[in-house]
Amino acid sequence: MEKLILTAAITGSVHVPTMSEHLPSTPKDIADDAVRAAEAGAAVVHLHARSPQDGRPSADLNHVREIVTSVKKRSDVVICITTGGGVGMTVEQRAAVVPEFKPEMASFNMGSMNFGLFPIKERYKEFKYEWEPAYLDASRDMVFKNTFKDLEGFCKIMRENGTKPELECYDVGQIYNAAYMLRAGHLDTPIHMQFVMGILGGITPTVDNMIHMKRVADEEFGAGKFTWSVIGAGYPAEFHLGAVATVLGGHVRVGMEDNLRLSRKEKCKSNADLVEKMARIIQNLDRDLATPDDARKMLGLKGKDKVNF
Ligand code: KMH
Ligand code: ZN
Repeated sequence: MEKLILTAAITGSVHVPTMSEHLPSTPKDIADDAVRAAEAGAAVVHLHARSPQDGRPSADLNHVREIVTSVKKRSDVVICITTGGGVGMTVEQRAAVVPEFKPEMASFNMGSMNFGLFPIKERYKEFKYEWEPAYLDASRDMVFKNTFKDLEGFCKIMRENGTKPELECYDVGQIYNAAYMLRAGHLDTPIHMQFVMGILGGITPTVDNMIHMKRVADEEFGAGKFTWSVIGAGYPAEFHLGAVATVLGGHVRVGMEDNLRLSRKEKCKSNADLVEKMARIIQNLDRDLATPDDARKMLGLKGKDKVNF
């Protein structure tokens, strides 16, 4: 089997600061944690920004710039910037990072859907910041908008800026959306997919479901003709699905964007904790970890010197 690309998703926009005192929230903390995750074995870091004042998910390009320039200066890791953003951000705000930074990779969400974070609110009586309960509640009436027109727009800017899209598929139907976009000439081969499993509004994170998603992708794109990775949102899905994907020849994403727990008894203290644990599982299953440069070759990325930051 080829080497395994381990991605670390550092902070995201799903979790709120109340959930973990270790969730990196300032641009400096996000960048520091990304560098440590790379040192622990991640070949790719998936990055969102948060406001340094209160940890709220941020679409401010200055916050993103602070993070990506700091990571690039200190690490060779592949930087994948989100275009998924967070609750309340417009498609235009989410897409702006691509022409601005021309990253090697960016996430590309493959369909409109419900994206329910509101059950998290019920788990807490008090919140660290005032914005958190309202933010979680807003997801009750939010459509995560990625219409076909939006998908065409994302394809266009990624192509124009030499950014490799990572196709985030939260359910089987979104794999068919990706296949349509490829047939219609909007995407280039080879494609790289991320099966995102465990979001309320998407598919549940079971092994059966992951194998079904892989089977559908094989049928649509041809077995061995695309690369794929898995996110199991939550614990233990992150590690269980990661282990099965390792055996099946896939790639794996872990990180505090998707899961805050290191074991049944213990929360993680950093992204590096999660990366180290997953790296051990991968190596025990006899897959070698890809370096950032291996990942660049395997994914056909343009190179770190061709970004705009
Ligand atoms: N937060 C994950 C469930 C994105 O940033 O574009 C999905 C994600 C999407 O990472
Ligand atoms: Zn993300």
